[in-house]
Amino acid sequence: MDIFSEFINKNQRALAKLITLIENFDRAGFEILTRLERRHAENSPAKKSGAGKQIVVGITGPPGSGKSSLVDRLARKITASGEKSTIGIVAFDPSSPFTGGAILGDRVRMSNFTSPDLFFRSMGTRGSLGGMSKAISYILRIYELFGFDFIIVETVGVGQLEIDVVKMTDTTIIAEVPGLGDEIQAIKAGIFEIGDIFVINKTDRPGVDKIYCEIAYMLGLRRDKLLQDGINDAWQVPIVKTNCVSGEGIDELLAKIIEHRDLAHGTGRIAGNRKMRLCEQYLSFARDFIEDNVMGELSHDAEFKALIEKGSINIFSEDGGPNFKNVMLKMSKLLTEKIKSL
Ligand SMILES: Nc1nc2c(ncn2[C@@H]2O[C@H](COP(=O)(O)OP(=O)(O)OP(=O)(O)O)[C@@H](O)[C@H]2O)c(=O)[nH]1
Ligand SMILES: [Mg+2]
Repeated sequence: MDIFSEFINKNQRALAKLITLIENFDRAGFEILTRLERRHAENSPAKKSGAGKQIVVGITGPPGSGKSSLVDRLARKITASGEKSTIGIVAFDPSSPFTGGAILGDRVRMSNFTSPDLFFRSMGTRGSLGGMSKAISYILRIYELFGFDFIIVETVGVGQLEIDVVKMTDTTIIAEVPGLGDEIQAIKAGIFEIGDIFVINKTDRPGVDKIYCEIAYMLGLRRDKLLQDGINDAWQVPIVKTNCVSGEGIDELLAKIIEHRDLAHGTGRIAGNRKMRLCEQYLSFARDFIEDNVMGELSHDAEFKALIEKGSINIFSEDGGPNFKNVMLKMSKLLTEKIKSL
């Protein structure tokens, strides 16, 4: 299969194959991605940083809060609407490896529902955190290039990875549930500040009013703090109550996502996010290049070793001590040589 041409023809099998190549950090995948980027840049110069009204939505929250159920419900609504919108989903399975193995409920549920307008991908989180967030940033980019209208990523609460992923999205939904204890889980996870939409799911359970008041109170404090800093956010963060069993509240949730999308496109935030994501990928590539080509070689370098033996590098001082400059110059020499040989 010619993945490049099939991908352009919106063949989902080509999309799946490209993702697998990228997940495995296979060179062939990056070559295809580069060609796709080039084509994208040539074909849509005015929209280089993001097409139409695309949106990347992140959904996060404590384990079992109903994130997958919400995504499932949203996906049905989106594809059933008259607008013929398409949707690309990526979800993390907490423990299953990339290749599958014991796939959890997530995939089973989503696969009950297939449609040419919907693509679902599940990823394991066994890889290194850095590797995972890199892979996810590429997958989101591939989804953008494929042209999905809605791109949704479901994360699991694993600290840094969750924060990294949430940073990559345009709209962050935080799903809470009643009765988990006194503290709002997003505060515990350190992500309360970045929620654009709060969801209280499982409203068929007791304790809804209590958690609603807690979130509303915290959002009030958050807004006051922004105002003190002179920021008057045009977006009023909503709290949407949902029940995934009956489907209540899903219409309102989708309406809020669309409202946020329209506002974020209007303010240029989405275009800015796209640029930021591309910039991050570039920097990450550059970091890897330096790591592999300079840091790796440095430890075998006689001149470097001699500099170290001279001592006097002081990691506690701002300028690194008298010899630090020489070490950096040595590194920059190595880097220049590597760049010349590219
Ligand atoms: N009673 C009730 N159960 C729900 C609701 N939404 C989801 N559930 C159930 O809650 C359980 C967990 O739902 P998931 O959608 O898998 O939750 P999740 O947040 O994706 O879970 P992880 O990905 O494992 O963190 C499932 O058994 C769902 O059927 C709801 O509104 N009410
Ligand atoms: Mg899930």
